[in-house]
Amino acid sequence: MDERGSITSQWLRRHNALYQAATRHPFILTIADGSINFQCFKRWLGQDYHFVKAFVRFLASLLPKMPKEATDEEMDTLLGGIVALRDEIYWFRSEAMRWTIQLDLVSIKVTTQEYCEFLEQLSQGNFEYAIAVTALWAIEFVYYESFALCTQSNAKTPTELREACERWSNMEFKNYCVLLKGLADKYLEGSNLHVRQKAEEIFVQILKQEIKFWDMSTCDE
Ligand code: HMH
Repeated sequence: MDERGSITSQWLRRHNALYQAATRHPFILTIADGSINFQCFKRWLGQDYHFVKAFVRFLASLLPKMPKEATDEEMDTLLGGIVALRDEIYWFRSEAMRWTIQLDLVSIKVTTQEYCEFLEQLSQGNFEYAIAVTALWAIEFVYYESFALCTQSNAKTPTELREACERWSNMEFKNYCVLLKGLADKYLEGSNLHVRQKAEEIFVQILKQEIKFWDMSTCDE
């Protein structure tokens, strides 16, 4: 199946308004145009650290669901994702120090809590591998698309935030997202209609959660 006609590509077109809202959120646009209030960035940082810790568990929940027939490349992709998250967690901690944020004192906001609970649900055995891998792709892809706006040549991203933006917009991360999209499509194609519909619902919910997460991070202090 050519990439444009793939299931995930169809969904991106079908839910374009939500997808645009998730990947071109004012929070991101203010980073890209240099007008961001650093307080907002700090708020995002503290909440995203909590999110990423829940995300690790979710990613690990995919391993036992991976079908026996999965290719070596597929296993490498998931393991690579886990390794990347270890580095990401380290990065959050050192970045937090740089911004004098004490991560263990950051209280989790309702939006973060709800998103983490959603991930916990998705980690359960009743969500098929096809659904979980689609969710993983959607979660990573939103960040890639968003932060890629901040590293475009015409972006006015403040120097202090360049490294953060690079994390989710570099070539390697982009390739990881492409691989995940391929996996999602492969397993969705092999799924029955019921599973596909459930996966599409989850995809939409993720876009909504991502929008809420940016909303929460935006502040007017
Ligand atoms: C809220 N979505 C959120 N945080 C992240 N770190 C990612 C996606 C991607 O890693």
